[in-house]
Amino acid sequence: MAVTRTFSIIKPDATKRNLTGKINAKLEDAGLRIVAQKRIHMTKAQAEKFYEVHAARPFYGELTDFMSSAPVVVQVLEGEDAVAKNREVMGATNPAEAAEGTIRKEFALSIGENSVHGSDSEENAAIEIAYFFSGTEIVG
Ligand code: RTP
Ligand code: MG
Repeated sequence: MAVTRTFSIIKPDATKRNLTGKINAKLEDAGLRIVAQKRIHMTKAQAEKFYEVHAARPFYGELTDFMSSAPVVVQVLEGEDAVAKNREVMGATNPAEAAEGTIRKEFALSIGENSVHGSDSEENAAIEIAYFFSGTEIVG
C-alpha cells in the first residue's frame, strides 16, 4: 500500500469544545502524520464552494452555516492509504452508527455536528488540499 495524503477538517463543534488535541492524538495513533495544519474561520461563501457537491441536498444551508459559524482546523494527513485510514478512524457520518474507538463515536454531537470531515477519494483529497493549502505549506 502506498503512502498517500488526505484532507481533514476539525469542525466547529469540536474546536468550540477544545478537542483539537484529542482528535489529533487519535489521528496520530492511527498512523496518520499531520503534514500541514492551520486554524481558519471559513466564510459562508468558502463553505458553500467547498461543499458544492452537496448543493442539492436538503442539509446544504444548515451545513454551510455550521461550517462558517466558528473556527475550524484544516489539515493534510499523510500515511499508508491515508483516505481509507482516515475514514476508518473518523467513523460513520452519524455518530449513532459509528464504531467504538472512532472520533465520531467519542466526540460527535449529531449527524450534522459530527466533529470531523475527511476526503472520500484520492481525487477529492487532491482537490480539497489545493483549496486550502499552497504547496509550500505542506511539509512531509
Ligand atoms: P464529511 O464529508 O464531512 O467527511 O462526512 P461524510 O462524508 O461522512 O458525509 P457526507 O455525506 O459527505 O455529508 C457531509 C456532511 O454533511 C452533514 N450531513 N448532515 N442532516 C443530515 O442528514 C446530514 N447528512 C450529512 C454532515 O456534517 C456530513 O459530515
Ligand atoms: Mg463527505
